[in-house]
Parts: sequence; structure tokens; C-alpha cells
Amino acid sequence: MFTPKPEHKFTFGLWTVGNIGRDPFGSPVRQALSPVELVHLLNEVGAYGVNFHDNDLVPIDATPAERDQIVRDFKKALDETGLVVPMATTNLFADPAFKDGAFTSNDSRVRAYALQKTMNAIDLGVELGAKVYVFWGGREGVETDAGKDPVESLKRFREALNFLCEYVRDQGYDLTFALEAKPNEPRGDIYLPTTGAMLGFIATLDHSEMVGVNPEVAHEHMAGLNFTHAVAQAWDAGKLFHIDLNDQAPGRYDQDLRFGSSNLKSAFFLVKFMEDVGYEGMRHFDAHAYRTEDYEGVKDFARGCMRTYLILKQKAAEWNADKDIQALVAEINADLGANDLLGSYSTDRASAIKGAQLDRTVLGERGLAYEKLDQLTIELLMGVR
Ligand code: GCO
Ligand code: MN
Ligand code: MN
Repeated sequence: MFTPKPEHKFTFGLWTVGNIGRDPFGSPVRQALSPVELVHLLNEVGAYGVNFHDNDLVPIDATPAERDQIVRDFKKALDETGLVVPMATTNLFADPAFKDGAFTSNDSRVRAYALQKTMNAIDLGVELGAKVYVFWGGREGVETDAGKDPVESLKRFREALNFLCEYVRDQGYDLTFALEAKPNEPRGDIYLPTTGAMLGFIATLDHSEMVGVNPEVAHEHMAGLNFTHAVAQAWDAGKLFHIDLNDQAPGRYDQDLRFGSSNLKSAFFLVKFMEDVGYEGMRHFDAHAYRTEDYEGVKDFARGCMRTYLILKQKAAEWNADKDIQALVAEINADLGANDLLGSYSTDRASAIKGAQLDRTVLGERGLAYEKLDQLTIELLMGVR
């Protein structure tokens, strides 16, 4: 019943199932698999697609001949499995050249190299079928504000995105950009730390119509925010181009946990939101298996992400069909006599609202039954309804 199918659009990055379990305190615990092996692993667990950073696929020091061979092998694996590449991105954070950022670096040579690397990576992504291109500014930030001017940094980031939008148009590519916010890690502070900040920034771009967001559960949780609200704002703005699903306990290091494994209730409201509004994009899992796992555990992790999503989707349908829950929802939203009073501005409406009998004492006395509604939701999630 909870078996992933292509129509569910479940995707994983090569870097997610390919994560070898290195952390700041310890060495890798899993042998690296090749991109071809990872495509087969993803096919085995039932994923629809695979995404990559340029250097997940082609090592940064590969020769042109090596690149071509790697791309040929990868395409063959895609053909054999039927997996698609809906999204691609650039690694602008691993190489020492990017230690002070890429597009926001103070060094113009680094900024030029970041553009060069990104244009090449866009070419590679498009060659493999990507329709969305993600920008995560992992090192676009600071440890100390003594080093970089925040306004200048925003200008540089804007110039780079304007340039790359023009590049995509010039090439005639069918590609949109999705900006991914994160408050910190690996830098002390990363610019444009939340999805809301990204949405404000996008409005300042020359081709803002090409640019949306890629919100990630863990990143908003790291900032102590409600992820579903961030996603809803992006949706309302027509900017939910992609999404990174994982989980994160507040106040911890960047955990990248299996989807739904830490905050089940918020994962439920997220899935319910995405399904209710009819989000048609990819459900991308940007997470990785615990460091305790071997590759069987990595498959358990990947299957778990998709299975939890599908169970929560089923729970959302049950919530929408539950008579007691829906009776409460109807009661909460019932017209208690002022619906006609509200609407867009007119002089008459302003006078009508000014003259209306609205007894604030009565309004303040009304109980809202949210306790009951939330408990019903919890019981539904716990499987006793
Ligand atoms: C992180 C980020 C990255 C990006 C990836 C795609 O916390 O490291 O989430 O995994 O999503 O670089 O741009
Ligand atoms: Mn992340
Ligand atoms: Mn991410």
C-alpha cells in the first residue's frame, strides 16, 4: 500500500544515499559507491529521480575525456533504471577556493570562478534533463562581520543570479532557479537565512519570474521556525519550485534526519499542506542515514523517507474525511454574522464596518475547541481513530 511509484515524484541527491558517514569528529564509515551504483540503489528502493551537485557526478579535477565517460556511464544507468534527473546544483562550498563564499567572495577571481563553475554545471544538469537548478549558498556568509559588507554581499549575489538567469535565457534552456536558505552551518551566519528572506530577495532580481525557492525542513527548524508556514508563504507567492524534505530536532547540529523521524506532527501538517494545495513538484529527500548504518541501513533510511511520506498522505486524507474533525473545522469557520461586512475596500464598506455592532466582550468569550481538534489529530496520527 505505501509503495513508492513514479507519480509520487520521490527524488534523492547522489550526496544523500551516497553519504559515507564522515562527520567533524570521525572518518567515513561506509565505502563510497559510484554514481552508477547509487542510481541502481535508488532504483532498488523505488525512487523516481536522482539529483546531483556537479562534483557528485564529475570530480572537480576530471579531464574532459573522463567527464564524457562518466556522463555516458551515468546516462546508461538512467536508461537501464528509468530514473530521471529533475534537479541539479553546483558545489560552491567544498573547495578551499570557496572558503569565504562563492558569489559573495571579496575576491573577484573567486566570483568569476563561481560563475564559470556554475555555467558548466548548468550545462551538465540540462544535458541530463534537469528542469530546476538549486542554489544553496553554503559558504555565502561570515564568521565575523568585520570581513564582509552585508549590503555589498547581497549586491554581488544579485549580480551573479542576474547573470546566470541571462545565461539560461541566452542558451534557450528550459530551466528555473530555486534558492535554498539556511541560517548557519557550515558558516557561522549565512546570508538570506530563511525562506522568507529569500522571497524578499527574489523580488529584487531582473528575472524574478525564473526564480523560486527550495525550502528545507531542517533549515527552518534550525532557525526555530514553522516550516509549513514558510512553505505556505512560498506557495502563496507562486514560488514553491522545489522542496528539501528531512527532519531536525531544534537546537541540534545539522542532522539531516530521515523524513518525519523527529517531528511527526509538523511532518503531517506539511504533507497535508502539499497534498491539499496540489503541489506538483518533486518530493526531494535531502537527508542521510545514521552513521551507524551499512548500505542495508541506507536503503532502510531511503525507504523510510518515502514510506513515512505516503503514510502521512494517507493520514491527511483520513483527516479530511473524518466527520468529527470536519464538523469542528466547519464550526470554527462558520459565518457568525459578519462575512458580508468584509471585502475589498469601498467608502461604503468602511462606514458599514465603522458602524457595525461588534461586542468585543462577546467575541472574547467564545471558545474555539482547538484543544479538541488537536487531540483528534493526535489520535488519528497515533492510529486509534
Ligand atoms: C545542506 C544543504 C545542501 C543543499 C544541496 C543542494 O544543508 O548541506 O541542505 O544539502 O540542499 O547543496 O543545493
Ligand atoms: Mn540541509
Ligand atoms: Mn538542502
